Amino acid sequence: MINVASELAQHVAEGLRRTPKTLSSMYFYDDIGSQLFQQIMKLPEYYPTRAEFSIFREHGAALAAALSPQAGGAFALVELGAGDGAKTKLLLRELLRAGTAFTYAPVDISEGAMTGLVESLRQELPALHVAPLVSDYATALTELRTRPGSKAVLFLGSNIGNFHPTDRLDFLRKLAFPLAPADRLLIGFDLQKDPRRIRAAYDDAQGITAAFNLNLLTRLNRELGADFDLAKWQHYTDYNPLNGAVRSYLVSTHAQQVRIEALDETFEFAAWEVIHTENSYKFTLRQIEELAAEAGLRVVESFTDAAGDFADVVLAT
Ligand code: AVI
Repeated sequence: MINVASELAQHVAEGLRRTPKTLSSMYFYDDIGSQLFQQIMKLPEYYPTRAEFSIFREHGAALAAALSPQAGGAFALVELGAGDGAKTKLLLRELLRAGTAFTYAPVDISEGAMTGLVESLRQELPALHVAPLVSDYATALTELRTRPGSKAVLFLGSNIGNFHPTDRLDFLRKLAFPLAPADRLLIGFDLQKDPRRIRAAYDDAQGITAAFNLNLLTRLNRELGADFDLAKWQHYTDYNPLNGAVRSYLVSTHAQQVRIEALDETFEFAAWEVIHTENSYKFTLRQIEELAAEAGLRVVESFTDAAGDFADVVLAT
């Protein structure tokens, strides 16, 4: 029996009754979506992961020093949206090497991704103390408020780019709220660059990003008893250099009806009507400083890769 009151069902009902229709990219990350995202990060067109990796490789020791607590006592490195933790492992190694006593608290919405991460950490860094949490960001923010001791919070991979601007500011304010003056926040921002490179990163030649976007419909078929015919949907993406937004859509290639059993509702789609599924904003260093100030934060230090594609920014209240 399908749970009609589920959060996903509620979200889909609201999103598909709206004009234009919209679904949140937060729901991309079921176990298949998380695996597809792992493949995206290795694609030749998808530069952000490699760029951020090179920052962690080049500046690992400086990043560890910038995030380490000034005084002793309990210290946690909390990572929101940890995924496979590949970049973070470089930082974890630096902290362990420096003799810092800390707990690594990865948070991820995907149970499969978390199980893989915890297992790999147990094998690669057996001395590390790990306290994983499978949850969404909202639950993680609540947990942060009650966590004792000093902390550094990581929000890498340009996940910040997936927020709508008003939600982004709200999220940053909520992140800043539980931070003591000595606590630190490290956020990865994808920077504005050649628009063609940005667009290609979201429309790769192998079609993995298309599969990632379309997997959302497969998820609705499976979890909500929907009957989306995937042969009648296409992935489409564009980049607007005026506001730095990549927007991704699912395009209905035919006039069609889709029944969603869990909602006991049928939705009409016109030919070429779209469902907006994702925003991926790109930033300038100046915008990052302005955004930080609006959220009650200040930039302590910025690290960029040699090509200037990506920035990891250390923030404090
Ligand atoms: C997770 N997030 C930062 C990715 C991005 O670049 O916006 C998700 C993604 N969507 C399509 N490709 C990658």
